[in-house]
Amino acid sequence: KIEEAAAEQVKNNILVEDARTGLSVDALKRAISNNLFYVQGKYPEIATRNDYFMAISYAVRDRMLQRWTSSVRQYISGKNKIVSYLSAEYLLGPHLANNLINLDIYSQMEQAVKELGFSLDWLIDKEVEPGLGNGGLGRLAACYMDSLASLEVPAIGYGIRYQFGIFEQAISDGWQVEDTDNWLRRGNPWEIARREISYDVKLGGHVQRYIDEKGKLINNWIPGWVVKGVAYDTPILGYKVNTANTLRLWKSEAPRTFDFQSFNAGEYSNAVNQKIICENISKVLYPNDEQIEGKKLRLQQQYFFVSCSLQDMINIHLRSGDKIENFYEKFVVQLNDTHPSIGIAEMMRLLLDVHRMEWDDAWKVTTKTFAYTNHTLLPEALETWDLELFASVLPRHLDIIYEINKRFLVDVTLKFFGNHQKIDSLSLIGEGRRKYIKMANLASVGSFAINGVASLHTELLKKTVLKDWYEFSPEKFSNKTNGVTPRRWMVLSNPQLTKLITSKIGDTWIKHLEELKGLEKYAEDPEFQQAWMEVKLEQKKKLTRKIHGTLGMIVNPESLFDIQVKRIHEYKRQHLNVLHIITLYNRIKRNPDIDIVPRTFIFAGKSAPGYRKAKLIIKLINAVGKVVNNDPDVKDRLKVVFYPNYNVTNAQKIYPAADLSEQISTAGKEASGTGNMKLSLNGALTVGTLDGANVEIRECVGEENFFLFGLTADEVEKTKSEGYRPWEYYKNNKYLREVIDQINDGYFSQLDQLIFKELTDSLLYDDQFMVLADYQSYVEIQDKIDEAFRDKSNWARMSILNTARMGKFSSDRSIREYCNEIWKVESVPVELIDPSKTS
Ligand code: T68
Repeated sequence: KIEEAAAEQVKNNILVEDARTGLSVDALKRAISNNLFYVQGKYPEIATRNDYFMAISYAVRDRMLQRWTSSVRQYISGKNKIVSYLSAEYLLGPHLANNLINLDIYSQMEQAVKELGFSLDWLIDKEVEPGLGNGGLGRLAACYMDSLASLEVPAIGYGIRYQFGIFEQAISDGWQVEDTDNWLRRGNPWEIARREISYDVKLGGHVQRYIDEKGKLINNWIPGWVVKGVAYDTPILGYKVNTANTLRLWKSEAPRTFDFQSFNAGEYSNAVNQKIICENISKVLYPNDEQIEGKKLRLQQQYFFVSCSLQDMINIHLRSGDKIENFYEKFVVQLNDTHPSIGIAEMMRLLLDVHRMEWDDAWKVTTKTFAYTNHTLLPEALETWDLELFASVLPRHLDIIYEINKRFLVDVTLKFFGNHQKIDSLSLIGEGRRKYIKMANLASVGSFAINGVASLHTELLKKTVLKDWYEFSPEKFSNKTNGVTPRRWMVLSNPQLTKLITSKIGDTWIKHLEELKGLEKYAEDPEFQQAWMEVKLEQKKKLTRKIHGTLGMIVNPESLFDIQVKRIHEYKRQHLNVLHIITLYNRIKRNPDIDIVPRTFIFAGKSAPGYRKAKLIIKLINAVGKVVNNDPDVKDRLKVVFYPNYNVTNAQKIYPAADLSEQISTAGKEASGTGNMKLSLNGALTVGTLDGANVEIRECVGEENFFLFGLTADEVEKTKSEGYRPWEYYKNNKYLREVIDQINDGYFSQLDQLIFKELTDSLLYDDQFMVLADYQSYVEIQDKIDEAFRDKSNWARMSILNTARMGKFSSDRSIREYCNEIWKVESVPVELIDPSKTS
């Protein structure tokens, strides 16, 4: 009897697993219904759309868990080197559809949901994306996590679990208004809170020094307060592989002991205050890109997540039975910009003060562990910390940085004897009116590798902001051109084009993007061209409906979709695009019957809330749109759309619909760009300057398939050094003059002549970003684009060739380069654990 019962149970167990792991349409349906009942506690009649979203998401997560636990088990066994990606931002985008694709169960799930009476799209659209990043840098981290898993590379992404991500943008009367992003309010089915994985992080206070009984100098950091970091893990599944890596985000909390001490002493409000102060650290993402914000809380955020992460890595390493001296053989730590570079001083502190290593040994471990990626050349984006502020948060780290600097400057002096300019520039400490710490220098001295994110950017790094570092240690430098994941940015967002491509060259291009080359031979094929343009039109129609639904605006899907979507910034020059729109408008006003290619200009992007000129650019776009869109002379030939709240979800809907991709930053300012890659991959032609990765995109797609304009980075510098006078360009170009005068005279602002003055004054009298210098060249290339668009077959050919030649820009290629040339890590295929045999 007992044996029979046991046998019955085994049978049941298998059934239970089937409901959790089964991939058939029936198994999926059962799983969704079960989750609705047992997880959400609902039955169909009263279930909300969110209940269904949660039920389906848990069904998907269950199917990832075997891969996830198996990956973790293999990695912590101690045999494999692990990549640790440290990033203050991850702009992941919604998980559901991506996980369905990577699990390869999209069509089964579509069917299962349909049989339950819903559409999968309807549930997918319900997901609130985790907007834990500002822009390109955060999105790059997300693409890299996808590629690491898809290439079966052991990796952990570490970051912050912001309770509020990037603000939600609304447009009111043409102005940006911000609303908080409460992304967690309906629950997050993708994360698992690991309450048992937590670390204490000290902050503030002072350092006590004494000599211990063995005669050793002890630095005892007595903190002002302590916060606890709790791990929240999200699985990052690779594409059609067993690997599921971990994204571990830290949430800050009050340590229990602290809370209780005050509480027991009757200081209730004190205990509550302490809780609030601690939770503040991971409360909100700073919404500035390309601009540093020297706020204490931001330094606390950076230190908080880096300290938790390093303690976690050391813990994993030691638990595998290895010695601390070999840490760098177990982990390689990539710094995503300087935001986590305090990790270098923290690593030293942990090795010296906690693990009692000697300085030279600790420094050896540290400098064999870290590698640093730079993402910007803009001086205002290079991080520095006021020394006094720094000391008030991290007194022990200040000592350590001084010591690193002292030893380093000895080497510098040996190499550049008597060259004070070099010593000043390489020093970790800057001396102005106030002293400050240069984080790029800390990152550079403590890392064994330094890389830029596009070929031009790396060259400029070596010539400008890191020039002296390049002279001091040229062997550290290399280029790693950015890439994007074809899973999210093609398979998921453009299934129709995916299908068309696959019908010609099979589907292995999804993992080996260079295989898109196989499309070249169809570029001239009229039938393929037609099918290609039909897909494009279908995507444009979809976006047209979306625009109508969101803004109530009607746009013509047959018009040229001219798209500029990215953060709003003067260097990205959305206002140059606006000057062109007004130029076209004026041509129509002068000659209403002019034969002009109908265009829909689509803008989207957020401005940092405190960046006045960027906010003014948004207002200008909307103001011009209001006039142009409603002028009967225009006869709907020009439409200006500002699509609100640009994020990953919206980007996925916009890229596939683009005919033209605007990549018009001032040469030398955009480190790489990644939107440029996603747009060209989806068959858009690029109008662009020789900036960032545009240079390499143009090389790949062919210069005849790329619309180049504007000054080069060298010419920009030359023009500036010779004394650039934007006013002269204004004076000498009557069309430009007309456009600027109209803005100034209030043509687009109901005769309000003050509103745009800050913007036009800066163009006329300063124009740091050479908008006026590039205006004529931009208008001329746009005229060529009009001509090209009239020849439908040739446009189709160029569009196909763009896609066919974008293979290089897969993040799989980027990650392979990091693995081989910097991290020295290899793929580790994951062996699955049988969940029925784990107890
Ligand atoms: C971007 N940087 C670069 N920074 O602008 C872009 N900065 O050219 C490049 O393609 C991309 O990084 C990836 O390499 C950013 O996105 C930020 O978002 C940022 C955030 C905080 C502080 C400074």
